[in-house]
Amino acid sequence: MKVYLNGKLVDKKKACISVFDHGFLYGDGVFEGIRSYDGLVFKLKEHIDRLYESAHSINLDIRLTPKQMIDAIIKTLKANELKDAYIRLIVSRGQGDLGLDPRKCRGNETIVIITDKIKLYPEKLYKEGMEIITVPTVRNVSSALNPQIKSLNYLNNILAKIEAVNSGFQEALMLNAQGYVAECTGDNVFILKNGAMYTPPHYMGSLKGITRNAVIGIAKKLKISCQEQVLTRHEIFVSDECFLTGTAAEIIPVVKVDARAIGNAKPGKVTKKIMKEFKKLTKTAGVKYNT
Ligand code: PXG
Repeated sequence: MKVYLNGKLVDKKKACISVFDHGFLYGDGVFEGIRSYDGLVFKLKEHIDRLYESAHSINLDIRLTPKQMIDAIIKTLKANELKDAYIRLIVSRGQGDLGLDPRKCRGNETIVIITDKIKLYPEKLYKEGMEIITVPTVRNVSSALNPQIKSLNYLNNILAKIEAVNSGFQEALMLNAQGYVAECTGDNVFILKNGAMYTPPHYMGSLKGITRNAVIGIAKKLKISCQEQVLTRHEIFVSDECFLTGTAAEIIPVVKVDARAIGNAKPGKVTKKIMKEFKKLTKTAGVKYNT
């Protein structure tokens, strides 16, 4: 496997960074998780825009232009001869000293692109649906660390994931500090009630997910009403259908939340329709490359 590291494609074993890198020392940096489907990088422009917005928000200058970044991603995919891939794009503050001050790292930012085979959740979960729980760790407060920043500091989500896994679940529902539904550890959440779709507004503490946005577009196309609405756990419990969206998980049905059955505890009809449309979208909405 070849890894892109600061302009060079190096062998996986030689893809090393300094222990003084502030990404390692402090989680100071940003990232994106992207996917390609049959030689098409899904919603690449949207991911690149979000990466540069995350970087701008933390005052991190990326020395590559967005166009150069796209070229670097495609070069890495081609070098690894991957048509269906998970792409991890990381920009850390770079090498500094042991102090917090990011000025010591100026101009040193570390740019890494890892492309690998995708590891899907087991097919069974997509067919039968997933069971999730709400965990005690609340989603970061926007005024402290805004969830729109896809920062290298993912401890908030990791703590929630640990709580889910310790209880035997793969994904966790996270509430915000006010007790309203925010999102899951690596996915956005949607419900259906009486034929209409709802997802929490991003200011409730969720990432503006690119899959979420794609699903909102699909709902529009299918003429299904889809609104951003403040949700409580109660609304989730009494929903007819529920599903999660994310680059890694794509669209995954949820059939039980905190031991409450959602609908008839089977993946819903509308959810299945959205999953089908999403699959179609992955064949068209992206940047093409030839391996
Ligand atoms: N919320 C959070 C907190 C995320 O990290 C999503 C929602 C979904 O957004 P997209 O744009 O992907 O539709 C994410 C992103 C993983 C993994 O390995 C998943 C994400 C990020 C990092 C790792 O499962 N999902």
